[in-house]
Amino acid sequence: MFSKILIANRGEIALRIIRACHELNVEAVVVYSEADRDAPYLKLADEAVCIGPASPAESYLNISRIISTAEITDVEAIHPGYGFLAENANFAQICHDCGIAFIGPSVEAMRLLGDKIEARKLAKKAGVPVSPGSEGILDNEAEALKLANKIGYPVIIKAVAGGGGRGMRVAHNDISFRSGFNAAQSEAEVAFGDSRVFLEKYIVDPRHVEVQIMADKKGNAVHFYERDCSIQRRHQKMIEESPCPVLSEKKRKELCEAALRIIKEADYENAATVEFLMDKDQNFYFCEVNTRIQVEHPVTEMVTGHDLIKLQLHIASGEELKIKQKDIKHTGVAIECRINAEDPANNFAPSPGTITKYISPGGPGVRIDTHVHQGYTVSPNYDSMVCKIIVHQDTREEAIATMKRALGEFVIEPIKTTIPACLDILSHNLFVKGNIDTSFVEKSL
Ligand code: MV4
Repeated sequence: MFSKILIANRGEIALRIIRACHELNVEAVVVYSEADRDAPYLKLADEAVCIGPASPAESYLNISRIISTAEITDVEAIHPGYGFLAENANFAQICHDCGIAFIGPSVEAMRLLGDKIEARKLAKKAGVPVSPGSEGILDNEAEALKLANKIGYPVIIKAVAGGGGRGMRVAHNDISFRSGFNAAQSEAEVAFGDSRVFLEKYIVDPRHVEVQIMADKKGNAVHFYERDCSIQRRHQKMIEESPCPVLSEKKRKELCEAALRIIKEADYENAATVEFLMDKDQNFYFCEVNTRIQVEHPVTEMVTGHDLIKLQLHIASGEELKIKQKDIKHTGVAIECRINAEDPANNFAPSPGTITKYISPGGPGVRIDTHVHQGYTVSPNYDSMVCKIIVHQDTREEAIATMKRALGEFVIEPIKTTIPACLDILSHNLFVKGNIDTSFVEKSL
């Protein structure tokens, strides 16, 4: 195991990683921006180093300052958390070039899976279904239009460098295809500096189901079952749960084994999430691989009892996976609600500011992952997530009741939060029945 690592992130995930380090007797160095200088989680770290102003480009995305800090504090590894540099293969490359372990997959795997066409090819090679689409990139509008007609509308135009919903356009006919094709290309150029796009048949109102994987450097890989993340708004997840409430045991096995085949084909190591879209008939299609630990990882930790961050550290330090697939059991139901500093009554407008009153829920079956407390100021510079509530119970019905109870106890004043929106969803009869898909929030909230 490492003796000292650096955490290149902030907020709740920085604190989550500090906690894992301390349980493993690993020293944790955390970097912070001027905007985060008073955050109390910094006191829990063994060292905290200011790396620049509030703006992410000057601090949490500033590779040279992060590497300098790693060199000065003499750490053996860097954990990137999620967001910021977590899926930046160039950053991982620089870490390696400086003799610092990157707690994540290899640079090659990050580059491969970061290219959505290569990832599609890999899935096909692994015998995993993908939505019908283009073999390679489409740079010619006339050719692309021909293919769209061959596939049949609706089709979705996706950026090769995309992911998480950026640089995508849906087209229902030739007219919307022409405008969507050019819009997707220019959007992708602006967002990723890469205008390449490809085509897929559009799956209407799918569920978003993802499989958690962990793989070591020696070729061992296991899955930790699935999460249903269909409750999202504009590609931002709001509620995640495990298991997916409609999946049969047979389908679950198929899905998890398909995810493992992709990971093995990619010669992958460390944590991965394999995303699928599932249609009304429970046909699933590979979507993309997220090469980081995800926000919603606690859902999986609750139902499996495994600490995924500690596993990431064990694997990155070269240890072999000790757990076998047959030892990974799924128990009960876990649900996570993300609490954002946003106003659901005002189109989810950001609601930063100082929290003057903060009373956290607790009690049986409730886990709170947050860096926030009374007196904390939510900065407008970063993601608006202030807290994750995760509940774990024997049944989905009980988990929903516990979540409603916990959300009801939560006091966060005077800023606006998404607590009322989460409560509305949890009370909605379609949600209660598990009859949800990615269009739920847009249509029903
Ligand atoms: C799709 C799709 C329908 N058909 N691909 C959005 C995020 C990125 N991972 C891919 N996404 C989608 N790809 C095909 N062929 C619908 C979406 C999509 C979506 C997926 C997951 C969660 C929420 C979503 C919301 C809108 C669209």
